[in-house]
Amino acid sequence: MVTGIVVGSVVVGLLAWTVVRHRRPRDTAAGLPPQTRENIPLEIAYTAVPLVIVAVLFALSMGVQRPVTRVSDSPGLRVEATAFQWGWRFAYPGHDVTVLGDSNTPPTLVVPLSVTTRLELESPDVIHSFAVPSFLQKHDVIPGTLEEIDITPTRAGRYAGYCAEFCGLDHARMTFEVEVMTQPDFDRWLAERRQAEDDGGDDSSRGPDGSTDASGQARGAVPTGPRVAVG
Ligand SMILES: [Cu+2]
Repeated sequence: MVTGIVVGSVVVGLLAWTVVRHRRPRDTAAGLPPQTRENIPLEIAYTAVPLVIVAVLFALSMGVQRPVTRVSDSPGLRVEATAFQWGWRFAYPGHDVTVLGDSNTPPTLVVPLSVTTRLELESPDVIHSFAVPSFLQKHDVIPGTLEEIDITPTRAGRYAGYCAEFCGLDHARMTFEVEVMTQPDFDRWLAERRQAEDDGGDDSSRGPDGSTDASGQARGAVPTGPRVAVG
C-alpha cells in the first residue's frame, strides 16, 4: 500500500513535470520541435536488459525448484492422498489403513517424524490442490495424473491443511489436518487403526482421535466417475 502510493506519486509527478516543462511556449510560432529517429544502442539496451533479468531469474528459480520438488528414491512411507469433491482420503498401501473425510469431517493425515513420506496425489473428479502452509507445500492434484511430493516433517504436532484450488460448492470446507508423531507412536497408531478396521469393517473414517465420519461413508466410497477436469 505504502509502496504503491510512493511509486504512484513518483509516476504522476514525472508525468506532470513533463507536461508542464515541455508545453509549447505561448510566444513561439506553431510547429514541431526537433524530431529524432531511432537510437540503436538504447533500443538494444532496453531489449537486452530485460532478457538478462528474465534469464537470471529463470536460472535462480530452477536452482531452487529442482531440490524442492525432488523425490526420494527410497521414501520411508507411501501414502495415497486422494482429493475429491469435497474431501480427502489418505490410504496407507501395504498397511490396510484408510482415513476418509468429507466436507463435514476433515480427516487427519498421520505421518511419522523425521521420515520421508511420499504423497501420491490423485483426483477422480476435478483439479484440487494439496496445501499445508506449515510445510511450505502446495501442489495441484490433477485428474488422470499422478503427482508425487515428499514431506519430511521435523517437528511433531498438528498442522492445518486445505484444498487450495477452487473446485466447486464445498471447496472452502475441503480441509484436513496433518498429525506428525514419533515413529513408535506412528507404528502404534497404524496397528490400532488396522485392528479397528479389521474389527469394524466400516471404520475407515475414524480419525486418530477416534472421531467418526458423520456421513458414515464406507472406505472406498470416493467417487471414481469419469476423469473429467473442469477446473
Ligand atoms: Cu478441492
